[in-house]
Amino acid sequence: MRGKVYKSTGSWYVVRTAEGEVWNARLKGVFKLDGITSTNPVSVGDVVSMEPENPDEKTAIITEIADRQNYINRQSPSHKMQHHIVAANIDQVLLICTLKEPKTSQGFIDRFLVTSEAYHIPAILVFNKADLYRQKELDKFAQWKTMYESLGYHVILMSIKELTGVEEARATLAGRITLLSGHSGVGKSSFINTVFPALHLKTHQVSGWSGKGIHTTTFAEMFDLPPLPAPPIGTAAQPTGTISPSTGAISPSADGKEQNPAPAGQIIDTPGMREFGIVDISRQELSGYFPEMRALAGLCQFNNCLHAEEPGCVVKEAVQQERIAMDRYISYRSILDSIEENVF
Ligand SMILES: Nc1nc2c(ncn2[C@@H]2O[C@H](COP(=O)(O)OP(=O)(O)OP(=O)(O)O)[C@@H](O)[C@H]2O)c(=O)[nH]1
Ligand SMILES: [Mg+2]
Ligand SMILES: [Zn+2]
Repeated sequence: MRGKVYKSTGSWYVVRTAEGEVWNARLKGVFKLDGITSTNPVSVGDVVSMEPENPDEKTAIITEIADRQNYINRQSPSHKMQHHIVAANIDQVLLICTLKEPKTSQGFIDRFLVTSEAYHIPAILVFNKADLYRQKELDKFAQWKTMYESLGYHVILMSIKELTGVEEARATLAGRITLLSGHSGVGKSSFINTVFPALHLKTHQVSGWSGKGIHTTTFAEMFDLPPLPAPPIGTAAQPTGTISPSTGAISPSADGKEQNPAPAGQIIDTPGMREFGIVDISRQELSGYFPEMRALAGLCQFNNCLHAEEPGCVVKEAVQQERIAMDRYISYRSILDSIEENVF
């Protein structure tokens, strides 16, 4: 049996098969994946093989984890050397940020973007709670929008409360597997509830985000988005009974009885994170994950230039000439300093 992991609660995994059956599966023995030491060997989005353990209770043992197309990793908050896989086989990440209640820092955003660049996963920045922004925050947003869009990122202003920007954000989800990320209280679960009200996800119920963790999301979980409208007549049908290589979505087997609608996409809700560690990135490769610095690769006087104190550095020159935003350079230097040397 093969299926896709929709939820991981530590030792149990909720797995859905191609036929739409839901099994509670667990691991037996020790799993080593590509030599990665991970605190969670199986993550949401993984495609797994399993053997039924108790078919009546729909419990199963996971026997194999299919190779991952990609995954988003972060450092375990408690053990710096352990990684935590947030989700696997995703098409894009939607980072929900806020300029108020709570405030997302540029450092956090840039760390996140570096990770998404390193894993070749497109990132979209959604600034939520626009209804709370005053002129100061609106100016900051306008500045960041210009800056991040010039780097190639899609930036959206949204208010779930006032339902502005929600359509624009929702439109980015179609047909893709999207990981939602961001600090606790920025509105990740609220966003899913608004896009797909039938799910009734629990959100912070207290006055604003400060109500300490009530109904905070504690485990990552994937949800199927509502089906898309039928494709126009004349478009080629998708092959059935397969796992789509591009989306990883499992299409139901064709038995001639049921239609096989195009996958509408999936969305993964995650618990809020306080910080985003940079893992598996060396100091030397870091600037390659800043698009504006990547464009200048190889032009510095020294070919191993870290764009820090070296002479003849075109990156620093670009910062002085304001072709690279000073704030982005500050993020770069701060991440550079946080990567320990000789680890890799
Ligand atoms: N003013 C305002 N409040 C919002 C908006 N969107 C969400 N909220 C509120 O923000 C609080 C937190 O929302 P959640 O959706 O639970 O946040 P979350 O990102 O899922 O949080 P975690 O699960 O802890 O990571 C709730 O009280 C929401 O009602 C918005 O656009 N404007
Ligand atoms: Mg939540
Ligand atoms: Zn340089």
